[in-house]
Amino acid sequence: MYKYMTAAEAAEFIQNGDVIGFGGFTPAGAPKEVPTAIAHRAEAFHARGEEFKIGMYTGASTGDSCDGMLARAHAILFRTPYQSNKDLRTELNNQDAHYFDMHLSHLAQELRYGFLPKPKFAIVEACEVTDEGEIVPTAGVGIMPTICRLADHIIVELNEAMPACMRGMHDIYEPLDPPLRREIPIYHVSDRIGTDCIKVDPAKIVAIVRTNRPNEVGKFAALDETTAKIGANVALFLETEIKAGRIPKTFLPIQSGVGNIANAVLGALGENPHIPAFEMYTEVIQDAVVGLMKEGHVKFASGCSLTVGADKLQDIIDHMDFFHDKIVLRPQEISNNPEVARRLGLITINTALEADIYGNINSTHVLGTKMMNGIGGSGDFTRNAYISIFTTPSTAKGGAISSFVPMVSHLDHSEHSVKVIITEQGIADLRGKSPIQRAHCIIDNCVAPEYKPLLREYLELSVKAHTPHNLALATAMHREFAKSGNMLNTKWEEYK
Ligand code: 0RQ
Repeated sequence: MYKYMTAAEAAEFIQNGDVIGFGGFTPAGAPKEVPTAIAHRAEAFHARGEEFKIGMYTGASTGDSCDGMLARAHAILFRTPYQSNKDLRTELNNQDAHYFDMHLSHLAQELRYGFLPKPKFAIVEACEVTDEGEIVPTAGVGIMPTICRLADHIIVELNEAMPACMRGMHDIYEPLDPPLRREIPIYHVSDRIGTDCIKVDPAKIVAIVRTNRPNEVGKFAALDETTAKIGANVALFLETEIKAGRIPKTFLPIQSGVGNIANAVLGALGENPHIPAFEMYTEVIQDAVVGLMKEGHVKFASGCSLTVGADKLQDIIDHMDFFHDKIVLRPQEISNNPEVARRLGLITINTALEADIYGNINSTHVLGTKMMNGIGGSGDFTRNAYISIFTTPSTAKGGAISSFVPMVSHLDHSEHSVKVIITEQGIADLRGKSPIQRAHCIIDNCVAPEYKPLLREYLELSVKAHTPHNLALATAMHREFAKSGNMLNTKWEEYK
C-alpha cells in the first residue's frame, strides 16, 4: 500500500525553503539516502542558478551523508540543534547556514509550542513499518515522535541493515503540553511508560526508500595517558563520595557525555573495584557501555541512541536476548528530561572545552567565537544533576592553550550549576566554596603546572571583590594565543 521509490524520487518532494525534521540521534538512526539525494537536488538547482535550501531539525548530530552532504551542497537555510560535522561546522562558522544551539530536551516541545516553524516533512529511518502506520525506529530516536506527528508528510528510510528484532527496545512517549502536563512517570531508570513504536496516519507516509547502509558512527581515539588519568580521577572522586556517605552505597545512575574523554571515563568506572555495578540514564550510549554491560559493570542503560561502532552494534544485534531487557531508547525529551534527571539523582559527567577559575564552563565555542559542536544535552543534565562533573584535559594544542583561563570566552554552564571539575592533574570540588576559594581550588588542583603562576598572578592583579577580576586582562590569554600561538607567552603588563 505504500509507495516504494528511490531516494532521488523521494527527494523530488522537497522544494526550496521546505522545513524538514530528521529522525535519529547522532549518526545512530539518522537517515542517509534521502538527505544525500536532497543534497544532489540542491546542487542541480544551484548549477542552474536557482535557490535551494532547507530548514532542518535533527535529534543531535547526524552522519556525513546527512549533515556533511547538505553542508557541502550549501543546502542549509537554518539548523538546530547539536552537530559535529566538520563541513557543517565550516558552513555555520562562515554564516552560510544559520545555526541556533538548543538544549536537546527543549526541541520537541518548542516545535509543539509553535516557537519554531512547523516541519513540512519528517524523514526518518526505521527497521519496520506496518500497514497500520506503526514506525519502529532503529538505533536512535531523537525527535521522531514529534516530527512524525507535526509533519504533513513522512518519508521513511527502511534500513534492512537494522533488523526488526530492534522492536521492543524503544519506549516512545510524548508529554502533554502545559497547562495539561503531568509528571513523567519514570521512577526507576528501567521504567517503561510508552509504546514500542511511533503511530502515524498511514496516509502521511508518502514514500518508503529501502536501504542497507550502516550507521556512520566514528571510531574513538585510543586511550592516552591524559584521558586514562582523567578517567581514573573521576572514579577516585566517586569512590571517595561513596565512602563519605554522600553517594548511596547502592550508587546512583550515571549520565555521560560524548567524545573520547567520556568514553575513557566510563571505562575507568568499570575498572575501579570500589564503584558498584551501575545504571545509566543518559542520552548517548557509547561503545564503552557495551563491554561494561557484558562484564556486569553496567546493569541497565536508558538512552536516546546506541551511538556505537558497527562491530558493537552487530554484537548487540547478535546477542539481542542478552541486551534486550538491559537497554531502552527514548525520545530526547524524555532521555534528557530535567524533571527525571532531578528525581533519579543523576551523576552527570560532561566535557568542557574551556573553564574559568571560578567554574564557569564553555562547552561549545573554540576561543570564544568558532562553534565546535553545540551544547547538546550537557545543560539538560548539568543543571539538574545530583552531582555535576566536568572533565577536560588541563591543556589543548600541545600545551599552547590552557583549558583554564581567567574568564571563559563563551558561557554554557554557569558556576551555579557546576559542582566538580576534573582534569588529569586532579579534582576540584567546588561545593560550598566562595568564588575566591573556587579559584584557588581550581588552580591548585586542575590547572597544568606551567600555567599555575600565570593564573595566580591574574588573581593578584584583579580588583579585590566578591569575584575578583581585572576586566582589561580577562581575555589577555586568548589574545596572546591569537598573537603568538601560545597562551604561555602571556605577559600581563602588555595587556594592561
Ligand atoms: O581539537 O582534535 O583539532 O586537536 O577540541 O577535544 O580533547 O578530543 O575532546 O572528543 O572529548 O570532545 C567538548 C568538544 C570535547 C565535546 C567536546 C580542541 C582539541 C580538539 C576536541 P583537535 P578532545 P572530546 C551530550 C553531552 C558539548 C556537548 C556535550 C562536546 C577538540 O565533549 O561537544 O557535552 N561537548 N554533550 O584540541 C581550543 C580549547 C580547547 C580546544 C579542546 N580550550 N580551546 N580548542 N580543544 N580544548 C552529548 C550530546 O548532546 C549528543
